[in-house]
Amino acid sequence: MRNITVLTDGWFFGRAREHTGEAVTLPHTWNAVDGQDGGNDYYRGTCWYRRALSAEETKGERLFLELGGAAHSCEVFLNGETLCRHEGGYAAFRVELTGHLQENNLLEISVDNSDSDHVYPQKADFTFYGGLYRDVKLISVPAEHFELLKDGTPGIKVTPVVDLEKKTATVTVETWHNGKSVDITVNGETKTVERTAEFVIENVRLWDGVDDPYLYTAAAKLPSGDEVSTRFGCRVFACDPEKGFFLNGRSYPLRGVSRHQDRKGKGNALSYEDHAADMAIIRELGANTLRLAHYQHAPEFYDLCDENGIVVWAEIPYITMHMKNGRQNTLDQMRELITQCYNHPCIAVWGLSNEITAASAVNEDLLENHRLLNELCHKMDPTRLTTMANVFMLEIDSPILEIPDINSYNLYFGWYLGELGQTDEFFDEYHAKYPDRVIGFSEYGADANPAFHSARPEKGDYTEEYQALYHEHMLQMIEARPYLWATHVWNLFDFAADGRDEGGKHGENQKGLVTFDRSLRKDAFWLYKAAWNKAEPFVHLCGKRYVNRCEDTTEIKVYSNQPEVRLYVDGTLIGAQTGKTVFRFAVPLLGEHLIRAEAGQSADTMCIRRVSEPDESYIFNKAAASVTNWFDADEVDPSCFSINDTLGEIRQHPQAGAIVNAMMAKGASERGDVADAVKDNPALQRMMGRMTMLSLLKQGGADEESIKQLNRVLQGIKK
Ligand code: GCB
Repeated sequence: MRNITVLTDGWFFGRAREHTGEAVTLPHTWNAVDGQDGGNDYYRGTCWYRRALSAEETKGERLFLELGGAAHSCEVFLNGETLCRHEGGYAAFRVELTGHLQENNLLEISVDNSDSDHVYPQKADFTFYGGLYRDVKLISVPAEHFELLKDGTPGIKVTPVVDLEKKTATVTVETWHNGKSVDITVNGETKTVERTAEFVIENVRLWDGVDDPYLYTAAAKLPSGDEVSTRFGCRVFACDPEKGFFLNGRSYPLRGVSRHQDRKGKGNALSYEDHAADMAIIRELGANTLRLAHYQHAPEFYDLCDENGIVVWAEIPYITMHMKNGRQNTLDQMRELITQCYNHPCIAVWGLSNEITAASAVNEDLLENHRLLNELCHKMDPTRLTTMANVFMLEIDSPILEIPDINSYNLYFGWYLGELGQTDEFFDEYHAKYPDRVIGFSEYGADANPAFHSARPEKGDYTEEYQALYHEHMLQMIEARPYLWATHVWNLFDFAADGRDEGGKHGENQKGLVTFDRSLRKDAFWLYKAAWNKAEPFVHLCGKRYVNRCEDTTEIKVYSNQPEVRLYVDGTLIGAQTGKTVFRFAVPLLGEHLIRAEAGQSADTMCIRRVSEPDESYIFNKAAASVTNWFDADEVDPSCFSINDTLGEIRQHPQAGAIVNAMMAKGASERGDVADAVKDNPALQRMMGRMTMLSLLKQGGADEESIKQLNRVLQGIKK
């Protein structure tokens, strides 16, 4: 018999070992508030958790403690004695208590999220919450039991190999234990073996993605009564450089989102209900894949993905900056991830790293680290592919791209830098140059604060409308390129990045399709739902929060998964359109109007109102907004250069080129390091060459006067 006790109550918490005074329940993080309020000043240090263990709790022949997640380094003490140290904040680990127990037992756990030169992550765009933020359990087992210590193993490993033609699966079940024999049961058949048994399932029911994620169970029992079991799924994943992803022999384009686990007010200390609520939103969206970024997620979340047929990209937090002392930690985190998650049918690929060349050179040490990770994945799991999420400025001929089985890029053209269409060009160039390589789109997104609105949305304005336009472009870009093996919106939810302060919020990355507290679906959410969710007919009016409009005629945009949309203004039908996903109507604005959209049986309504002055509360960046207004009104002579030309075009002309080069050199000398990185990066230079001068200037924060001045100078030069 195995007894599991979840240690939720009875904990005391504090910064000093002796003064652990505050009563807390687990899961717990100490950064739920200061990790989400901006300033990059959340507490990063050591904290202590203390709890007495009762005689009842410590019963049993062998007793183990399981920590589901201790962020980021941790030491366990029992009655003052150090039992173990663990580094890495996202994998589970266990320690044996047997032999160290006394009559009264005091458990003390120190957890540390301070800077480290070898534990990942250290540099990344999210809050590194500290705490015991997942379940802590006592596991008591008989003397004869399944292995519990090695890398947090479940003690049972299931490898199904499917023959699609014969409709069979050969299922190998391996077990680790200290007994002599084990009974292993799969699909009603039991075999008594030393450790490993093989089963053949005839007429196998496949784990078939969102359509039919069927799960089998493998159970193993020792004569002592100790028992483990795991669910598994029978499926075949494959990737083709031209046709993209295949599930069970049929084309199955992976289209979905990334998820960070944290929530407003809770940080990473989540309940099962929180995880289940996230999954319900993912199903509502109609996504069939998730990138579980940037670290190992909770076991119950991989379970939810198994149950819901969501194909998963799982990864370790080897991110942004390679640390020369961090190699072992990357290998440890990867070994734990694979050991603990191997049985989940949802997982298709192991991600080696994320944007690792963003703040590190591609040198031999970094390449070697990736080769070792790649080999580790293949050795531990020959059934799955490896991948990486590369930063946009990584040259496509970089040797690092040759290491993983398949690749992906994170591209933010149309948000941080560059224009929307550069994404299309990037993939076209890549695919033409490397037609035999599998490529995907691992991140893309734009921040939006649902308080901000504009009739003329543009990059950097943080409006809900720009985010929606951005994603309309990307959706089309993706639909036109079926070779992309997977695409993942960054991000499904807004999340905490305490170092951020932008778009009207402190400490939040607002690229989510849904707000941090999960309460509000931004318009872009409904765009993807219209494209992906075929099961639930709906119609959605965009711009519901954009009530006060200072326009003669306003655009009413509707997202729907239905083929026809009818629009009513104050009860009168003003138009019907057939089409796909996005429907646009021009509506004259006179006063206050009730807008109603209908599609099939579905309807949506909203109120909008004509106002004489723009509603200031809708504008985040007032200076940038005014630049757009004056510039559009100006007359520009197209036979001469202007700030509407791209940097590349201007640079080809000796006189105009010299002027902008001098201006940019001056700007660079004022900005120091960042500018140096730009200067020395050919990919970035090429990309900037494609941007208009106006967009570069606005991005660089140039003021209205210097923009006007440059335009006047350029207008004096004939093309
Ligand atoms: C990235 C990173 C991700 C960031 C994202 C952003 O490329 O991989 O961790 O949050 O960009 O929003 O800037």
